[in-house]
Amino acid sequence: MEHNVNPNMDAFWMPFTANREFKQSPRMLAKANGMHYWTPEGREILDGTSGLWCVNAGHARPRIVEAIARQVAEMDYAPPFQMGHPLAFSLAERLVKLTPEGLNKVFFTNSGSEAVDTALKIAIAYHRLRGEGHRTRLIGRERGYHGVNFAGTAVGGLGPNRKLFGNLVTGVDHLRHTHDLARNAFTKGQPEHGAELADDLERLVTLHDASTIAAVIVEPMAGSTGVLLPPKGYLQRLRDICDKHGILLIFDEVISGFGRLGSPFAAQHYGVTPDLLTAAKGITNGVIPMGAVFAKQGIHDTFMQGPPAAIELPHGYTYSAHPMACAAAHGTLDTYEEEGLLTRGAQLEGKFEEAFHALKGLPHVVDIRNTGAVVAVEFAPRAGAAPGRRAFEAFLGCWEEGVLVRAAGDNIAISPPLIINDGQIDQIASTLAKVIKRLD
Ligand code: PXG
Repeated sequence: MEHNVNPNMDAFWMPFTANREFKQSPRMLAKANGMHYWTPEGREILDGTSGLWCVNAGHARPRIVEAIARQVAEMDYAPPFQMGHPLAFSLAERLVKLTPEGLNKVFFTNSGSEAVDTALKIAIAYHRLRGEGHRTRLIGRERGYHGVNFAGTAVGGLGPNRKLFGNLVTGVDHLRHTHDLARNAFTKGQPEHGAELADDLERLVTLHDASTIAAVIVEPMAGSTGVLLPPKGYLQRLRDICDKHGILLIFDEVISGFGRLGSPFAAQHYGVTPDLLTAAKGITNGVIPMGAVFAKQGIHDTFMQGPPAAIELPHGYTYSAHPMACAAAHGTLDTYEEEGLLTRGAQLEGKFEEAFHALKGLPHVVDIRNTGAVVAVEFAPRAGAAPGRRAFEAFLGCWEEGVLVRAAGDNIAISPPLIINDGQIDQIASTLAKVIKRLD
């Protein structure tokens, strides 16, 4: 099929996009390789966002391209219910070697949103199977992002993503978020202040009673909202309170998984192990959609007690463990292993810190935060303008200058592929600095 480089844009209703503004002045991508995209006109764009937090090994990596090409010719699709294919089992085996100790079962989905809704259903069903069917309440956190399906939207904590959709799932509540500019601005790594914010869970236990609460879900590092790192001691405190009250702790690692923080998962980086862990994005380097829920043995085994012929978990997707996704994931893990990418973020951290904290003092900049291979630069909102406008203009300015960054509320988030070199880190930082100086 011939591709028209100037298609009619009318029919496509674009996701999370200002459709009318975009169609007036489109930003189009047509090609990708390594650290770069190219526009249809051939303009080179440095990828400062790993696509959308997913292309952790960079673009067009040969191992992944070859694995997919081989698989599509060998077996394009296989039904996942009451049937199996070897790649799914070998992938599961490989993945649970990377996950935190004890999370040794994996359920496959096709996206982060599906992984989140799956994990929440597993949590509720787990309690019911143990005779605690009254534990149905789900606790999220303000400013959290857990995808866009019904339960994920309900536990999510970004107001604009929720307000159009009514009550969605009932019996949901939220912890306070951990962002505290007054005490923690310009922190390198984890903020000093805020462990006590985990005690907010005790408040919700007092309000609702522990016997009604199934699970707490948080991003160990909140990504979409603009890179909020957990205050020192916060995650451990959340873990302790969950244990005290029999509440499951779910880490949503859709962004923080697969090397972003310098460890395979944030759980290892912070030394706190959840009961369930959701992942997606970097699992296949973003090349073929895939998500996953990792579960502790004990949670899995709770489902394995009925008659052996019964389906233990009536849940799954037509494309769970899709052969193409499994092939892509194998090629991705090969690449991560051969190039040491799952720990490279730790080596990159110092360079990121030096390059981006140098932006302190530029106009409108109220905070800079970093860990591993991720940075956020926060702007004061412009008086009288819609929130996030300044950050969006910074994003547009960087795009014009050939660097892709992400606007997240009043923040610019930077999360490039883990193959980035020092010169490219400097290019992102100096481009952003130049653009910030032009902002009003
Ligand atoms: N959980 C987390 C923590 C995420 O970051 C999802 C779930 C949903 O994944 P899917 O694959 O269903 O999109 C995400 C997705 C951004 C941005 O700009 C982040 C995401 C998606 C779109 C934009 O930061 N994360």
